[in-house]
Amino acid sequence: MNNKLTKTIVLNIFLLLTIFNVYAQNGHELWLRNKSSVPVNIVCAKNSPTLIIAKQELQQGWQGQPDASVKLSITKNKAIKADGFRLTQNGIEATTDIGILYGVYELLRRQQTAEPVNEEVDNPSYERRILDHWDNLNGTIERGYAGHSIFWRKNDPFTVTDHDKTLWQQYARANASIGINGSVLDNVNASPLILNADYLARAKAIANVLRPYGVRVYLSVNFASPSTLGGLKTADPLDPAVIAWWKNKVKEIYSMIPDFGGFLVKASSEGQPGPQNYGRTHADGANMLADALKPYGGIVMWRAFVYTANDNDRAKQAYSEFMPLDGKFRDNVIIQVKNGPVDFQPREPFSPLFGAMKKTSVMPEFQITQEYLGHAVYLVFLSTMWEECLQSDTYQEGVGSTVARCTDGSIYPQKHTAIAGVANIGLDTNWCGHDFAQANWYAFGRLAWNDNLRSEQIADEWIKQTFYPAALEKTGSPLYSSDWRVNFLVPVKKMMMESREAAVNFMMPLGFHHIMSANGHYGPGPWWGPKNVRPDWTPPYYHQADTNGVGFNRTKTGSDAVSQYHEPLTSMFNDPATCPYIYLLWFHHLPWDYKMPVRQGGQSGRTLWEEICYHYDKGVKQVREFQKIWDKAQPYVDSTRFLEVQRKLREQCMNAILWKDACLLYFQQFSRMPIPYDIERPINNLDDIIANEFKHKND
Ligand code: GCV
Repeated sequence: MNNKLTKTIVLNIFLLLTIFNVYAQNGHELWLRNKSSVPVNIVCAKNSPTLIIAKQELQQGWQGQPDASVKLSITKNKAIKADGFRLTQNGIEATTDIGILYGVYELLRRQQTAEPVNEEVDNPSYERRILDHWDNLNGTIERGYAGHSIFWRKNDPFTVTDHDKTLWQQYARANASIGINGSVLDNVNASPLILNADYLARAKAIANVLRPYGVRVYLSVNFASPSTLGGLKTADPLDPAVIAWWKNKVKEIYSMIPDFGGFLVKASSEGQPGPQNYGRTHADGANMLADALKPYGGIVMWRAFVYTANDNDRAKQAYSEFMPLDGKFRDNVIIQVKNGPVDFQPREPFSPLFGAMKKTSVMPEFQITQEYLGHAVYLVFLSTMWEECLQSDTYQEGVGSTVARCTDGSIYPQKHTAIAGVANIGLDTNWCGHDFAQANWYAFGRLAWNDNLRSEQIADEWIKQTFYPAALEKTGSPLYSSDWRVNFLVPVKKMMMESREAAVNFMMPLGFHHIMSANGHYGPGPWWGPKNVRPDWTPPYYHQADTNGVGFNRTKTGSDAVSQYHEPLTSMFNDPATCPYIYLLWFHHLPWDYKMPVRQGGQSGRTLWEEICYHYDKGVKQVREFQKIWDKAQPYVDSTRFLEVQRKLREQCMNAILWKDACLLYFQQFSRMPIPYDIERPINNLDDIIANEFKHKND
């Protein structure tokens, strides 16, 4: 080979490597990969830690006209709320510094995603947009799949290192870039120790780093703290000594963290202490804490995730317990309600508490960490699930009383509005375990800012910011070349948009719920029901399969959970002919040969059993399709992220097949009907699956 030819080959390889950006990307930069050297002039009359960040971000990320002037102005404008802003053709207006910073991130996002700048006021839907970290003080994370806590650790727990501060700053920046303005630093299964001086000092150090980014800290507290930590004889919320203890504790916290957000409380739930231990109500407990926080502007987020082992349908219990208390809570208490009535299942109807509590502030709680959706293994874009919940019509104040509008202050005059997501963040280099799980952190923030956003837009933004190869921009290619759009953006977005439905299909289609393994809530386990375990923790309680049929009868002839919904939902859910098929087995116990109505998506002539089989099969096929989409995307992704996602999709596919085989073979014992012959035969034996279920630890 002559020298010239060798040189040309080497140069071409180099160019290809540059263009396809195949050098390592470890995912740590999240969606904030944009670095630009286009100069910009920033005009800003004021200075503050937050405004310094705003200016830096503009300087580092500006992609508009070179040398353009951008004016950042703090103005008085009643239309702009505290965190809101208005983008103009030559700058950003806001009433607060943090409003300016949010405006900067929005402007940069628009430049990077090639979206136009509209001169409209942009205010957040919710006042408080919060991440709940289920982080234990020893550094482990309950239902965390991305390594240990970024806040707490077992060894040398109270030294604050530079590395800690850098990580907290990066975390705060990521949150601010999507509008998240609160972090609950510790697990709702709270240790009383969080309130001792050492842990409070560390919380203060965290708060100091988060503050310039507009992120306030909150703490989960253990209701029994006055006795367990404070040495009092009781934690009865009406006891004067207990009231005084909390008042002093709150005073101490505010002396350290002046902008402290407030408390999150899991009380009288799953073994946690609560006011009921002392014969008091949830309102007594929440109001006592609210009174202590009130002088400082703090709030109480009191969780409605309560259920006890009785013969009442678990899906009904939160509503039954909280509805009689409507109107009895202080205005700085917000009842925090999980999206569905049971527990973050792949699909649930919305909790009937949304919209029903008309005289109490209510906030939605979503789960970003994928406890029931394949941990950090499955690629599941959760935005579609949250959108489904937020856009569900409760009908409580007429047509259009969506969950979003019932909680964001549009319908009820809530003093405070809030939304929470259980974080999926840990010490893993890419923060979330799975590169695509970052999209769920991103989506939560975007929906918390605007509860009317559509998932497709969110996916579009996230892909552009996370995967667009910086190298292409540098080589002067037009922004989002049609090749990149057609061969990467469009198929990857399609995969994300279908991913949650695919998971529902291969795990719990047609209204099935809570049929996962007790081993970390990961794989299938519809058979699991040891005698010594309370029934409402076992799958058979939820699927109720026998030779006569399958599903939980929550109609008026059953537990009557349907009556907790407003008409026309009660009637619609009550009748299998009108109940949306996605909730069919949630509300109905039906015979295996029940003929699926055509309007529900079943093909004419299909029985319920056949429909179940086809849904499981479809879920597996969807994941197979995702593998192809991702393999074809290889030229557009750096090798590290490509290989990692490819490996995880393989694992997801194996697990999808396991789910399908396990559920079809298990339920077939009751249906006694054949698996339709055009469906791939199971490749796993049920007895082997059951025998292997607990072989690996899945927490
Ligand atoms: C933090 C489910 C989870 C628990 C979690 C609980 C809750 O039961 O499995 O790990 O506890 O929900 O939301 O409080």
